[in-house]
Amino acid sequence: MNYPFLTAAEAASIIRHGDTVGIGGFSSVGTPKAIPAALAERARELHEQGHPFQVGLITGGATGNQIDKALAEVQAVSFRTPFQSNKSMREAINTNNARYFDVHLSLIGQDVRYGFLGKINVAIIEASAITENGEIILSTSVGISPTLVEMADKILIELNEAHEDHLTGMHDIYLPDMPPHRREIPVYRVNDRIGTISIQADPRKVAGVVRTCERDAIAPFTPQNETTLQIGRNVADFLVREWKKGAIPHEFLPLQSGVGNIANAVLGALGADRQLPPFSMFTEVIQNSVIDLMLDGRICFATGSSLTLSDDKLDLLYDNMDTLGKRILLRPQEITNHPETIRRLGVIAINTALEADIFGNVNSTHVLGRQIMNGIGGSGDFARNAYLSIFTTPSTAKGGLISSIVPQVSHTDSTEHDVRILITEQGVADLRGKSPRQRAECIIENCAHPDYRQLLWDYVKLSDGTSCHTPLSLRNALKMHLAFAETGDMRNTVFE
Ligand code: 0RQ
Repeated sequence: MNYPFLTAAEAASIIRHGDTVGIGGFSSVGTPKAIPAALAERARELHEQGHPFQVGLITGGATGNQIDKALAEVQAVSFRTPFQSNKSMREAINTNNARYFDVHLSLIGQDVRYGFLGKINVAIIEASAITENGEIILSTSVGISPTLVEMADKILIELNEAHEDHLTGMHDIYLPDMPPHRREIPVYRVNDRIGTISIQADPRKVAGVVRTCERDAIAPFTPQNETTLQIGRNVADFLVREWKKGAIPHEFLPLQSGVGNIANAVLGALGADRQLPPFSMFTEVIQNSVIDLMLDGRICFATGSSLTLSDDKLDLLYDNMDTLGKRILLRPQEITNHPETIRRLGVIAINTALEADIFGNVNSTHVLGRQIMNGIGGSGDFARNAYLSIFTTPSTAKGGLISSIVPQVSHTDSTEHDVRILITEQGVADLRGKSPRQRAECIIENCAHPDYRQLLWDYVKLSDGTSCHTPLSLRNALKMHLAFAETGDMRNTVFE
C-alpha cells in the first residue's frame, strides 16, 4: 500500500481551526511526536498573524510534553479529554484556557464510537510499522488508536522507525461490538489473545505518513523514600495475610497497579516479597518495575495498554525479547479497563489517592476540590470492578501541612462503595463490612498521621448525641481544607 509521505508541516496543515483531533497513544508513550510539534508551530504563527487557531484534543490518556505541553503553551487547545498529567496543560485547564472533562479511561473510546463527542476530524497515530497491505502496527501503546482509526475522517500516521520490528506481534487489537447485542469479550485468562496484531485502516482516509525516529521520553521516577517504601511493604504484607488466610485464591490473582512513584514502590515491594507466588499483571500501564520483576521470575505475564518504560528498560526488554516478548500483550484501554474483564479475572487493583475521607471516599484528581491534578484515569474502572480494591496514599502531603485523611473529601472520584482497603505508611484500614462510624475509627487509628488523629476524632465527636448514620458535620466537613487555604496548615483547623 502506498500512502503518500509528507513532512510534519504538510501533515499539520491538514488540520483546521475548530477540528477535533484524536491523538493515538497512552500514558505518554506511543504518541505521535512530529505532527503535534508542527501543529503547535502553526498555531503560534497563525496567532501572531492575528488568526484564531484551536483544536479539541481527544486522547487515550496522558500524552506528555510533545503534545499537551506544546499545544497548551501556544493556547491551541479548545477542549481536552480524558486523563492528562502535564504541567502546562494542567495550568491551561485550571486557568480556564482549555475546557477539560474527565472520563473513565474504559469509556472514552466507546464514547467516541457512540458519537457522544461529535466528529473526529483527524486522527494522528504513531506506528512502528506499516504492512504491505497498509495495516498499521502500533508502537509502544494502544490506547484508543483502533477507535480513532475507525472513526476519524482523516488519518495521519507517524511511522516511527526507532523500534525496528521489535513490537510486531505484541499488540492484541480488539474492539467490543456495539449494543444492543454485544457479545462477551473473550478474555478468560490474562494471556488470552483475542484480536489482531495490527489495525486495518480505510486507505481512502489515510492522508499521509510522516517518518520519525524518536523514542518516547518518560518522566523519571523520584527516588523512593521511607514513606513510599513503607506503603509498599504495608500493601505486600496485607496481601500476604489475605492470601494465607484463603481470601485470595492459592494461585493468586492478577494485579493492576496505578502509575507514579507510589505505585512503583508498591510493585517493587510485592515483587520482593517471596512469600507470594509469581503473579500476572492485568493493568493499564506496564512500567519499569514490571520488566525487572519479569526478568526476576516474579511476574509471569503482563498485559496493559502501554509500555511506559524509560529508555534503559526498553533496551532491556528488546535485549530479552526471546523470553519476554511472548509474555507481554498490549491491548486497547477499553479491554484492559473493561468492567467485564476486570471482574471476570478477579483483578486486585491498587491505586493512589490524593486524599481520602474517614468514610473511605477517595479524591484522586482535585487539589482542594478546585484545581485539577491529572484525572481519574483508570482508577475508577478498576476500583469499582476489582476483586479487591486498594487505595494508597501517604498520610500527609506538603511536609505535613496537609493531612491526606480528611473529614470529607473535597472532590469524590471513587466512593466509599468502591474503596475496600485504604493503606498509608501508618498502616492498613480494612473497610470491608464496616459501618461509617466503624470506618471512621478504623481509618483514623490505622491510616491518619499521629499529628492529625485527635483533630479527626474531634470532628467525629461533633456528631455525638445526634441521630445520624454517618457522623458528618455540615458546618465543619471542609474546615480542614479551609484552614489550609487560609493559613497554609491544616493543623490550624478550629471546628465550630
Ligand atoms: O505534588 O509534585 O508538587 O510535590 O500531589 O503526589 O505523592 O508524588 O503521588 O505521583 O503517585 O500521584 C493521585 C496524583 C498521585 C496519581 C496521584 C501532591 C503531592 C505532589 C503528587 P508535587 P505524589 P503520585 C491507573 C491509575 C489518578 C489516576 C489513577 C493520579 C503531587 O496517582 O493521577 O489513579 N491518580 N490512575 O505533594 C494537595 C493533597 C495531596 C497533594 C498529594 N491531599 N493535597 N496536594 N499531593 N496529596 C493508571 C492510569 O490511569 C494511567
